[in-house]
Amino acid sequence: MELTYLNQEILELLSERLPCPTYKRQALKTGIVHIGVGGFHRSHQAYYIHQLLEKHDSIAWGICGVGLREGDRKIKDVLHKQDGLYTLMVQHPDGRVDSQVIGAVHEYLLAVDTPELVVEKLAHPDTKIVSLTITEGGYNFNSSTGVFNFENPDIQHELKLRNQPRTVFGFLTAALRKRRDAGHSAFTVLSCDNIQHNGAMAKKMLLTFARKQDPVLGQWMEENVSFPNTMVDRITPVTASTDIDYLKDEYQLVDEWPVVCEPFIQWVIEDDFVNGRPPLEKMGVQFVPDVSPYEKMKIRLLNAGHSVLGIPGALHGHPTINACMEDPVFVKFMRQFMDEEVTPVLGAIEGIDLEQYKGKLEERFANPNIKDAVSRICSESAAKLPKFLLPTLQENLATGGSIKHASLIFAAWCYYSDKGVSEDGKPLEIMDTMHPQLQEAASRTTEDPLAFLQQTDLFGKLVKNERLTKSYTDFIGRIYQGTGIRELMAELLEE
Ligand code: CS2
Repeated sequence: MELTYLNQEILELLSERLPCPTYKRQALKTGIVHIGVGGFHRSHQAYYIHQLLEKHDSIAWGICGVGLREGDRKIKDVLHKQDGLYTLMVQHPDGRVDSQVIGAVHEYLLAVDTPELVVEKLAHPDTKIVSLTITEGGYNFNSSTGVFNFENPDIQHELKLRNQPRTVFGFLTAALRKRRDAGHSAFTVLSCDNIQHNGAMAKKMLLTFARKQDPVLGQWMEENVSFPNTMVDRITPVTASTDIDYLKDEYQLVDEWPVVCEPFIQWVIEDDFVNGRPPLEKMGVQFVPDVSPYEKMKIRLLNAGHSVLGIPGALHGHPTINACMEDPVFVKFMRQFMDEEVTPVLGAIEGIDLEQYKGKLEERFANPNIKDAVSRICSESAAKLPKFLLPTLQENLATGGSIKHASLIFAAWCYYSDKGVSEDGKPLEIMDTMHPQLQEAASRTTEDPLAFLQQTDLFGKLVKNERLTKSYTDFIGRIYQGTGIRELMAELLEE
């Protein structure tokens, strides 16, 4: 059979081979503008909206994707070529793959090309929600102080030239100014990043910026925009060329950028929308008055659990999270970290059986068909670890709880940043905006074992805590003397 290129025109033909959107995509209005369309947005929020459009008459809730960076050009090109369509491939542990074409993203704008169109779209009265996956690092604050970074040259530029936005803060503020001046309602800002209190964080950062740029507008925004907190969850590895080949072989379909994900999906949202919202509860989304316990549980167990496997995994030479889960030392180490260091600081969470939750995480991480590369997990660790792991360590320091797993991970991260190769001699694929700083600090470890911990922008005053520095330097000593990370993990399990 001839190969079919994914686009709107071939949907009818293609629907004989795999499920395709049946709703009228041409009739969709943009109710949601989403900033930061990556794999995760496409496997999670866009999937929920797609389901809603399939099952209910909800044409008001189409999604316009927006990319803010030059690096988003590839997704723009692919989505434009494919009319916003892409295939979602759900990988079950038994090898089954459920593929379907998702149609919820019906427009895409690249801000570096057409900034004025982005502002217009955000300011359009049909736009009711602006959702964000701009990553943990995208909120522009100092990790240890939490203070907004006004030194960022793009922010400086936006403070001077209001009509030339570059960052998410500049764009949202410019659009909200237009909405206010035109007498339209504001929109809801829906953060979908893995940050505890992500809505409150988005609010604090956006309002800090807006007040500085235009105090009167800042006040209007405070009164008119809402920022619900959310907990989002679906493991979505980086798409591999084998995934693209699979669709060609199986369905004779050419999709240049499909998305692969696990079967599990969860979204918990605080029901605080200033300008309406889609009835996502019909799709299984949970609306709750307070999302804090859920987000804390997810970030401290799942996201931190990932890093607790990923950093030593990369050093030891395990390529993926599921490979780590085939190694009994890694499995036990992670579970012990969850049981002894995280569970005590989480306390009881109403309606949640934590034992069951942790068991389910082990199952999800072990899914052999997800093949989530440790390089993805370790990417941007400088933005992730202060959010995922550090708070647990700090709370245990305060209560006298166990800190050994976390201190070993920080020592391993130092060695990882310093050496740049795995223990089996292969170069590590390190993707971290802060890598030059991390490597510089780590490279001084042999002269000063605490050099890495002295990065106050990441660790605050942690280096002053003697219990931590003792545990950390013991591990540093052993690692730098050549003891393998897996051996250290195994020893720790014996204690
Ligand atoms: C991962 C997350 O980036 C990471 O380190 O832990 O991307 C994780 O897969 C998602 O949050 C799952 O919901």
